[in-house]
Amino acid sequence: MTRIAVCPGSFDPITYGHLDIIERTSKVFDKVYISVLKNSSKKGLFTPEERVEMIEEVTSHLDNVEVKQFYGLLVDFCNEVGAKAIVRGLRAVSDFEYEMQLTSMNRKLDSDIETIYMMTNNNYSFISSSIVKEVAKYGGKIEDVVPPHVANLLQEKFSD
Ligand code: COD
Repeated sequence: MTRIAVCPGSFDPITYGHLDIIERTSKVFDKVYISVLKNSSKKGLFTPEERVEMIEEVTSHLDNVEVKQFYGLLVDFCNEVGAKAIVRGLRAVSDFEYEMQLTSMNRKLDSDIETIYMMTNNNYSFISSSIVKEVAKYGGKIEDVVPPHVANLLQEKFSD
């Protein structure tokens, strides 16, 4: 049986925190889909297409990882690609409440799909896409928190 997982998110933009969870997931599952949310309610700095491109670039060393956009419900995407597991990262207690709501709702929608949590790597526990954007906006150093390709794209966005 091929074990397939989905790592869903906004990834606006992808950080070393996200990448760490994706790399660890790719060691545990045969195939990993990174699903990039395209729902219109969450307008981001980068378009869904730009996010997919940058994730593909920074995960190109992972043979069993594929990046896809998704629109609608996460459980529908999981069923489309045959995934029985959703993998999420946990940074701190503050993540817990939202994650519990997400998992409970997804379980109500489809009880066959399990959500698995991976504890953040201590080196990356403080990183979030929002903080990275704020630091980049004001010209702060972001090389330690996002891959070089993403750092360049952030600098380009804020130099406009
Ligand atoms: N260390 C470890 N993990 C991290 C770090 C870090 N520094 N930073 C982020 N992560 C993890 C997050 O915990 C998450 O697991 C993943 O990386 C992605 O993070 P984000 O912030 O990009 O993703 P979110 O939280 O915006 O994703 C939300 C979803 C897209 C999953 C959600 O909105 C969704 O499923 N939407 C579709 C509609 C739906 O199905 N709704 C019903 C269920 S409520």
